[in-house]
Amino acid sequence: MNSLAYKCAAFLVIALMIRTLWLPRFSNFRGIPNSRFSLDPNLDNEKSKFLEVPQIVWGLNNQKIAFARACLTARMLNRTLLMPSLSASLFYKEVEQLRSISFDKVFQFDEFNARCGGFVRLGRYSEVSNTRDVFELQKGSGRRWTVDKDLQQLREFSKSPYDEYQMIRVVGKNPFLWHDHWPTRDYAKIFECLVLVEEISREADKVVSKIREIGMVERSRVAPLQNNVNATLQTIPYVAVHMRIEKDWMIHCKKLEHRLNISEICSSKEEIKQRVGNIVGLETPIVMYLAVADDLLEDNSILEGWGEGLLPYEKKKLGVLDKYKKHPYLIQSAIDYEVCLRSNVFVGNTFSTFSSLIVLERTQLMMSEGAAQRCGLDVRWPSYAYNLEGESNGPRGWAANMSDVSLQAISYGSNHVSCT
Ligand SMILES: Nc1nc2c(ncn2[C@@H]2O[C@H](COP(=O)(O)OP(=O)(O)OP(=O)(O)O)[C@@H](O)[C@H]2O)c(=O)[nH]1
Ligand SMILES: [Mg+2]
Repeated sequence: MNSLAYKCAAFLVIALMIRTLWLPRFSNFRGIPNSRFSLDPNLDNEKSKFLEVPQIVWGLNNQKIAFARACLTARMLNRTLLMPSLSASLFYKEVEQLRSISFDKVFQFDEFNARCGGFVRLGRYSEVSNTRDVFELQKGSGRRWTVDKDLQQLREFSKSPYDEYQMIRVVGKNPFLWHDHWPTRDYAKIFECLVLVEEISREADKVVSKIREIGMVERSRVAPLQNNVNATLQTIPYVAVHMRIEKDWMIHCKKLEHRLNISEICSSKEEIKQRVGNIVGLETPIVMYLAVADDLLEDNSILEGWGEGLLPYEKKKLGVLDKYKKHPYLIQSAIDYEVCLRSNVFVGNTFSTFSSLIVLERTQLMMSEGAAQRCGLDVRWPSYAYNLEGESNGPRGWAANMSDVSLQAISYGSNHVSCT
């Protein structure tokens, strides 16, 4: 009897040991069934591994950067990124109030994979075959969660035993806003795969046409145009100025100047007007599209005091405010971004991700055309920074440094930009 009891106890101990060793594999799994997952017999995704990330937040361009980091994280873990949700609104302090919007309502899903295939891939939830094979990866936050710790964690999770799970679900507070482990070129590759859905790019087409039509009328007053109207409209140039002067930014930038001991972050509207007016060689009359926050549309002083021949318009004066107002903040920002991107001359602030990503994309466009020179009015897509002084008291010529080892300068802003 004694020996039987002994054997039973030993068996129990062994069983407990096996269970303990086996448990970590499932310890982080909440086991909540997710209705988004479904088993699709047509998809042979048994071998596919996925990464799920939380809703992406903040302004459009910070969201693009965070999205690119999520893609690069998935790449590092040899996984497909499950198409994430973006945020349509700006209430970034109250995350529960953030209205989510699916990635494919803003950017073309298939086009993303067609362009980025072989580098990173976006997947749909319907591709996940085993919804229970999940490991939750808790990302740290705060000052003690350093870049090194973050990188170390990613390296660890790209290996056994974590590489065996079908899905890794990243949890944590805005895990992709902060840590940066990749060179600018990797980010640039991903931005190249982000193509707006047609509905949004058509809205931008309309705004751009309106700007060029006004420019054409103004030009014809000075020198009558003889050619076919449609053929010439595309050739009417315009300047876009991203005036970052809204109240919340002006308060924040003063603090930033103090903290970083830099005096070239905040530019007043007067400084912007003066520097833009000093761009050497700008042919006038020319329409200047002012990309400004909505609360500035009531401030008529932004439309006054520009140099001779510089004709300022914002969305209200252009008569396109209704087109914008139909959409949530994220889409409005995407339209504005597109209008600035396509401008003949762009002027922005180096301490803005909105401006910086426009300059990065314009630099890529020039590189794809093999242009050796990237600044000055002779190049195809010139950009300037009004917060930095350039030649003849004008804004400084600005092109993205594609050999940067990180996206630091673009995501946090820098006063060390040039035309390299
Ligand atoms: N902060 C703020 N900016 C606004 C608002 N409306 C328009 N903007 C403009 O939109 C720009 C931000 O564009 P987003 O596309 O949201 O980019 P972001 O990711 O927030 O990038 P930042 O330019 O670094 O703020 C700002 O630089 C503002 O000039 C607003 O209500 N608040
Ligand atoms: Mg912002």
